[in-house]
Amino acid sequence: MAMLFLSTPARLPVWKPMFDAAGETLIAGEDAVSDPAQVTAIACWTPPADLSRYPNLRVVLSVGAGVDHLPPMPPGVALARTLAPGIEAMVRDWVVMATLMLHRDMPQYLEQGRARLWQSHPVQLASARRVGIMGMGRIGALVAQSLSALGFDVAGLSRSGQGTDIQTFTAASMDAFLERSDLLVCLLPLTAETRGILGARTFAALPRGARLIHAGRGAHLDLQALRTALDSGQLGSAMLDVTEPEPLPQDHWLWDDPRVILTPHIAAQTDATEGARHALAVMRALNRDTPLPGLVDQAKGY
Ligand code: NDP
Ligand code: OXD
Repeated sequence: MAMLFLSTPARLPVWKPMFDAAGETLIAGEDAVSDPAQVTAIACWTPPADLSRYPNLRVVLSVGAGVDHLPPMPPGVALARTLAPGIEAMVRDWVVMATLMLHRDMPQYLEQGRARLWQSHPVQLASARRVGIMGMGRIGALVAQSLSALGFDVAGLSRSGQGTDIQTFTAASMDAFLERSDLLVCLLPLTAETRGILGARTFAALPRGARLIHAGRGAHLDLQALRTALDSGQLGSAMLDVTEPEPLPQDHWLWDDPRVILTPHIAAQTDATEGARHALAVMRALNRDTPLPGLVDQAKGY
């Protein structure tokens, strides 16, 4: 049994000694595979083009939290994602930062700063700002706790409506959720159901002047609908960590729009030690035939 490592080379000097110490085999790169039958697991962001080369493959592990970039698995091959407290904490930090920036009108003050304009605007209490979090999974639930602790009035949206103490809506009550979201945060996985969910219909259901924070996936967001909503005043501002495509083309309007703050998909980066720890937990589960940590429901897509 061996794991084939196809992640960022800089992580290898951390993974390899951890695998050696645990008595597990880690093969660095496809060129180093002498016996494909030995490979039972592959850790990657981009998988090999031909998975059929590995007849004993049992799991493909995404080295990130998302799995939408991975193709459908062949029959009998499980899909897992990395569960790491650092990923969750990093995205939480980014969303808290973005929430505070949009809540406190930073896009406007940054633009005023460039124009050397000293001018104040009314400040709203956090408790008067209703935050709606789309996706109340591992990350969304953590974000909800932190924003609640800062005094924001937080609600969530999930598929099941279950699993946290925060008031959580479902697709059936999506309009009620949107109507109460002065600040909308998207932390959804990208699936067939959620692709394009941040579009004209969603924006129209928000309170006028609502703010958008997006750290899910670029393909959730219809950028033309965002522009129209910003131009009409239906949306006041946005902070985005993900776009479609990535990287954003040099001549894209988003770069120059003062109502939008952009970061280049850096809300989280998987810490090498945490990633290796999770990969080892996956190998242990394979060895013992116990449930895989981070197992993805391939039918649901997350
Ligand atoms: P989880 O799988 O733990 O949670 C997903 C949540 O989304 C669940 O609450 C689920 O509902 C909900 N959901 C799924 N489909 C729908 C739907 N159709 N309608 C409403 N709710 C839905 O994921 P994580 O919290 O770990 O991560 C979420 C996403 O964040 C990742 O998939 C990735 O795209 C993104 N991400 C971005 C990063 C970045 O750097 N920008 C870093 C890490 C992650 P239910 O609870 O009912 O199952
Ligand atoms: C992830 C990401 O999915 O970095 O982990 O977006």
